[in-house]
Amino acid sequence: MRAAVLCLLNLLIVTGSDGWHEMRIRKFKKNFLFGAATSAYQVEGGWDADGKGESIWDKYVHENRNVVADGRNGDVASDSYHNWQRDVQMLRELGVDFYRFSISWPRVLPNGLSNEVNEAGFKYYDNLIDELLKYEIQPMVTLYHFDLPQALQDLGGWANPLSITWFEDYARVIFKRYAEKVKFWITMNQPNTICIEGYAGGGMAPGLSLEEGGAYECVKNVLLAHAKAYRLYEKEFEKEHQGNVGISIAVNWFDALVNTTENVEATERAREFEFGIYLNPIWGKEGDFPAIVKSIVDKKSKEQGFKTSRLPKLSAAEVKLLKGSADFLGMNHYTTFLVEPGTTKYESPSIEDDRNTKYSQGPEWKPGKSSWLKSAPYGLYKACIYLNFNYDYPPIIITEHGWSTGPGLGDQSRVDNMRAYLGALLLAIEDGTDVKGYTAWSLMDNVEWTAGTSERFGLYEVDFESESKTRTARLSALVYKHIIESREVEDNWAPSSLKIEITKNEKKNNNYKGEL
Ligand code: GBH
Repeated sequence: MRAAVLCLLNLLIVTGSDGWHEMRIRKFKKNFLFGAATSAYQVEGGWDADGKGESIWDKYVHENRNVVADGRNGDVASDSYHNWQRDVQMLRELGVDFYRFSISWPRVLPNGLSNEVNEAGFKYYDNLIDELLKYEIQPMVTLYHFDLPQALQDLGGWANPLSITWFEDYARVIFKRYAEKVKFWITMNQPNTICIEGYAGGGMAPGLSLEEGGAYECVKNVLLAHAKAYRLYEKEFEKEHQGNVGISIAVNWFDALVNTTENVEATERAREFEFGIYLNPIWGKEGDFPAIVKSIVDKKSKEQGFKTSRLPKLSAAEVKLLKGSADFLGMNHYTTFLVEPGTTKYESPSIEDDRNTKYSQGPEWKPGKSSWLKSAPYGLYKACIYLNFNYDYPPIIITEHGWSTGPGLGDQSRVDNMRAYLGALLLAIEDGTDVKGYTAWSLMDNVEWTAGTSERFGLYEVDFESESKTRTARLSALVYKHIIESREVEDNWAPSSLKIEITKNEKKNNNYKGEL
């Protein structure tokens, strides 16, 4: 009860109700971790360099020449394959504690399977990781960020239950090589994007529409692959290396458009289909897919004439494997949606038909450059409280939050957005949310999937026209650096120039031993 009253007070602050003046200064604790993120396909380039295999994104953009908005795909991207020293220099300028990046599976295992290892590809990650450690920046490694080896897609990709073993074998190769040096692991980035946007008509690679079951089969396999990798680390690496293994899930916030019974019910469906389906098997009391998701898809499948549900079952052993299979929840949070019943896609069977929700966003919320991105910081606060109450205060690392603009260094809108969301995060922490760290998406401009470089998420601007893909700090980089130093979100602070330098006596959590 007390907790609930405190929450209400902070909700008042976060929604900015007029006349409420809070004098208290909130600070991030000294051991709170700040970082920045990228992903392999989005920054590396070198798409076929030194024996790298083809990924599903390589094939997708090469075969569908118009699929990338401005035509700039990941072939060269920000060329981090050659610019890794400059990338680490930027991280030092910012003064972050960690760098979240992903390993390109086909760069190190060109055909996806563990029989053929590409040493030349590994060399890139060896260099990057050693350079980070040299400056006491912790590597946070994502094993899978959307770029499946095409050779495995040819065998059905994540819709094939064998993918669980392919991933476990891949994870073993990576853990063996880097467990000594890497203490933060993320198995999967956003199963929702992998399976729903990738396998159910969402326009992400491999660009499939397997509404009759393939997309749900993907959800099951991706979750089980994650759990197998977690258990592998737990069994063979944890004792010696003391690292943390988590999974990143898109937990945007979903609120009822107006408070009618129909809308509230639709909102519950939105939450369970959008993130409960991934959270509940790992953090739910009983585990398994959420009851609402099971009953809706089971019932609809029957009506649609299927003999078995389009949502595959998890066996008792699988439920057990998944339950508790994460040391932290990687929360990717960008925006909020307002929910009412209905669908824009009247096909049946389809996942949209199962979910039966229509989304909009507040007309007064500031728009980012991406069509789906509006600023609603109260949503981060509410999402945190929802996670606490429904999943019993899970340890959280915000593994992505960010804002898109056009090109240009004076990104005041990114600064405003970051300050507002970090302010909301401080309130969520005050109200009991166990947040260990925050990751800005993104360290630099990169290939925003099918949006190409038409939407920029970087703290650093990348000049994609230049040969060397020159990086330049934006205003937001300086503001983020100041927040990390001061541990405080100050609305009125401004740098005297856009010059950013490595702060002398870089002092990090440098005796970091892997404890969360
Ligand atoms: C994250 O996901 C990703 O992990 C990261 O790679 C990405 O760069 C970042 O966010 C910013 O988008 O245009 O309406 O069809 C976000 C997943 C996938 C959400 C593409 C928006 C397109 C929606 N994004 N999706 S729409």
